[in-house]
This record gives sequence, structure tokens and C-alpha cells, in this order.
Amino acid sequence: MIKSPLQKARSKYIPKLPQSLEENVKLIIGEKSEAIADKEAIKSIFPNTYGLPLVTFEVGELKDNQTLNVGVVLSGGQAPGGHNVISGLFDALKKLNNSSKLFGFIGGPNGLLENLFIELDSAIVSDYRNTGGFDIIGSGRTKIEDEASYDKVIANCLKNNIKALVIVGGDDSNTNACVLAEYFKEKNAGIQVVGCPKTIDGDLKNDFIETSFGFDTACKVYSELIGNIQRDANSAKKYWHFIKLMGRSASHISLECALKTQPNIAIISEEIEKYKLTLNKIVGQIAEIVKKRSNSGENFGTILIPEGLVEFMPSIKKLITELNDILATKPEYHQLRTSQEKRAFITELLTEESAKVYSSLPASFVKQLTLDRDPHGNVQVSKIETEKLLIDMVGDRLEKDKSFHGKFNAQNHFFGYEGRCAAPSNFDADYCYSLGYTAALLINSGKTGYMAFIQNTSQSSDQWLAGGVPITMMMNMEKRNGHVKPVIQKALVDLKGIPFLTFRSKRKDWATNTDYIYPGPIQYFGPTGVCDAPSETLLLEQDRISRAELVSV
Ligand code: FBP
Repeated sequence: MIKSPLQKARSKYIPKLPQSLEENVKLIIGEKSEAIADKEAIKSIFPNTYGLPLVTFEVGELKDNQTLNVGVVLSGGQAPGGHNVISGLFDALKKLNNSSKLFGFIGGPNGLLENLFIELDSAIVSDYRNTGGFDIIGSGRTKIEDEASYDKVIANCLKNNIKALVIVGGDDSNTNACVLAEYFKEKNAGIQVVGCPKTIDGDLKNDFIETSFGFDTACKVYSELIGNIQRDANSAKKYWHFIKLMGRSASHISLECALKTQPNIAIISEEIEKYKLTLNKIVGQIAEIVKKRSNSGENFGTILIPEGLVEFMPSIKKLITELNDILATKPEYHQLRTSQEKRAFITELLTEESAKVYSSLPASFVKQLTLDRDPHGNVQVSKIETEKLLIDMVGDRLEKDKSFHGKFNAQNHFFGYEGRCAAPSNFDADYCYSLGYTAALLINSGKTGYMAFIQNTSQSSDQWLAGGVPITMMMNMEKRNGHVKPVIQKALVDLKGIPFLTFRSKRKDWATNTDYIYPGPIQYFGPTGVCDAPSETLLLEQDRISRAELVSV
């Protein structure tokens, strides 16, 4: 692999571990767990992995450890730090017993089904330390969802003497990890399954998982880009920049980037849903701010738009739910050829209310709403061009507004892939390494159906705490792909949480003033306060930034 000078220097970075993991560890067994909701239903679906206790690791004695053959799978969208999960896992396995081996399944869960893997030895792992991407073994979104597939995984693991799997993924992939753990226990297959919380979206978090890995780095990359755009906007003073940001469902990325860059507008989908704001209302609010700024001669600005916005506008959400059902249950739809035929077919099946919304939307947008769902039944929101729709609608609104005498020229951007494979920030490099390390410790302790966690993450890494949470504890029942299923509950932006309240207390000023922050690039070398800083979201959530100013809200 050819490396740039920065990559060469970065590969020498030694990720920091929590102090408790630096030496030998002992397992501390905590309280028995309960699912966050729908307890009886979850218990009946996961009789073997329900109610397990929380566990943590503390400094302990050196023990004789068995040889472990472990398989690792990177699942779903890329997130910065995946390679460090693998390095942490590898180093811990070797430290526990030098004869242990790590195998990487190629191309995500599909590798498990097709028995495609490589042994990850020290030379391979070393090449990828502290690098972004998932290219060491690749990733994929295949869902392992029926008994024949579960049996295939068992057969492939046993054939290769693999006795444990680490699934690195988001809420859907970790739900799948739990389903596998349950099945393997039921069948006495002797294969453990442990998950690691990944997703730039930041929506796999709860009382135990403080943040998903990759969120910190991705937001730092997007914030650098937003800052650069804001500087350009403030220099040229002629464009409004409509910037859509990844995050399929929750608006954590938009909120974090807003806190870091102070744009003129940042839409938070969860708030749109709470106040049942329609598309027209959102357009009206944006147009008002454009007008206000224009009145003071500022015909430019920035607006952050969360990728998942469409699913949070009540009428469009209802429409999408109906479309999901149609796409999942009417195979004849997929045989239709022309978009006219498709539109007519769908209109027939929609409720009157949704049919009205459907017919009011531009054809290109409607087409994007009916694109194939991903294997987990999700709308592919990254392909829905909300930023362009908003530009058109705000432009139309201002054109018709006789009291608007300014100029409205807009540029559109979509930042997602720019950040998903960035070289991990120090936070993510350390956090991911610690997660991988903890996953190995959980396996060594015989655990299955657990997700590795690292807590206390707004403090310096030596004070972090490591442990495992039973995956069933994070589950509830939800309708997916037309069926009610057990799934890990997604964490949306908490409208009563300090990060959102901080944003809300400042956005009025940001709308009219030009209070932009230009964060600049991620720093890998330099002062600890700059290089190791966690996200604003974590600092605010864990009360490490003063909240005095919120009193006035
Ligand atoms: P994960 O939840 O799998 O980590 O993926 C998140 C994400 O990056 C979303 O932000 C985005 O909507 C989606 O992946 C895009 O996925 P793809 O590139 O597979 O279309």
C-alpha cells in the first residue's frame, strides 16, 4: 500500500486505552437487564439471550487464556475507525493468547454466507492502523434473515473452527447480531456473537452506548467543509448554500455540525416532526430568513438540511409508510415499465390524504421516494434531493413575494461520502481501538449477545470505562418492511437535551448575524485540547460545557 507522508506518520500513532484495560482485567457482573420496551415480546423472541447481566472490566490478575479463533464482519455503511476496531480486537486477542487468530469476512455479512474470509495477521493489520475506510475486508448490507442462512453461517464457522463473531455495525446490523446469538445458543452451536456500535449517523446510542464510532470524525470533516463554504459565502456574498448532510434518520450530524459552525439555518427533523411542520411551512420559514438577511444587504447564507428530513414531515412520512407497504407487498408494481404506469398504480392504492400529497410533489422527487428500499427496508434517503427541492420551492416563494427586493442565488451540496471514510480523529482512533479490545475481552469471558461499550467518553481516555451490554436490553418492537419486528431502538435528537437546547438558544442570532465559525481540518498532531477533543454533542450531554446561557431560553 502506498502511503502519503501524513499516513506514514499517522500509522505510528498508538491509540490510547482506558487505564483499566492497560494491564490484566477481571470481569465484574452487574445487574440483570430488561428490554427498554415491549419486554414480554422481546423475552419470548430471545429466550436464551434475554435478561443477561451488564458486565464491566476492571484491573485484575493475569490468567491463562484459551486460544480463540474469531471472525470479524464490517456491516453497513462505512464509518471512520473501523480499522482500529480490528486492530484493537487483534491486539487484545494476541495479548490474551498469542495462538489466537482473527479472520475477516469479506464484503460484510455476505462473506459469512459465502464463506469468504482472510486471516488477518500482524502485517495486514499493521498496514491499516489509524486509517479510514473499511477496505481491509470491505463491508455490505446483506441481511442474514432466515434459518437456512443462519445454518449456513454455523456451518461456515465450524468448518473454519471459528468460535466467535464480532459484528461491527449500526442498529440494524446489531439487531441481526443478536438474532444470530440467540439462534446459535438455541442450536448449541458453540459460536459467540458480540457487536460493536458503528454509524456516522450517531443514532445508535443510549444509557450504555454513549456514541457510535465514526460520528466524531465525520462531523469534523463536514464541519471543516461547511466552515470553508461559509468563508466563501462571506467573501463573495452572493450565494445561499443549501447543504444536505448524511444521517438517514436522526439529525445528530446536522445538530453537531451546527454547533461547530453556527450556520444561518439548521433544520432538525425531530423538531419538524414534533411541531408537525409541513413542507410549505418549512419553505416559508427559510424564505423569511432569506428576506431578513437581504433587508440588511446580506444576500447570502448557509442552511444545513438533515438527509432524513422527508421522513419527519408528517404528511410525507405517512406517504412513505404507505409506499413502503406497497413496495413490500405488491410485487406487480416492480413489473411496471413507465413512470406513468407506476404513478397511476400507486395513486390507486394510497389513502386519499397521501394521494393528494403524492400528486403535489414534483415528478423527480416522487421517483426518488419510490426507489428500492435497502435490505433492512429503509428508504434510501441519500438519493433524495431535498436540498434541491427546497431551493426550488424557496426560489418560487420569493419570486411571488412582492415585498422581497433582494437576490436569491443558491448552490446545493450533499456531504456524506466525503466523511464516511476519513482517517479517524484521535477520539475515534482511541474509541474504536478500545471497542475492539473490549469485544475481545467479552469473547474471552464467554459472552454472547452483547455489545461492547466504552463510557465516560467526554473525559480523557485513561478515565474511560469498558464493558458489555446485552443487545436485547436496547430493543423494542417496530414495524419494518411491513412486519412488526424486534429492533434496537434508534436514538433521535432529544429535543429536551442540552445539545439541542444550546442550539435553540442561539439560532435566532445565527439566522440574522453572520456568526460563522470556521473549524478547519481535523488535527492529528498538536495540543491535546485541539487533537483529542470529543464532539460538542458529547461534551454538552455529559455536562462538560457550561449551560448557564440556556437559562434565558
Ligand atoms: P449505517 O447506518 O449503516 O452506518 O449507514 C449510515 C449511512 O451513512 C447513512 O447516513 C446514509 O443514509 C446511508 O448510510 C447511505 O448508505 P449507502 O451508501 O449504502 O446508500
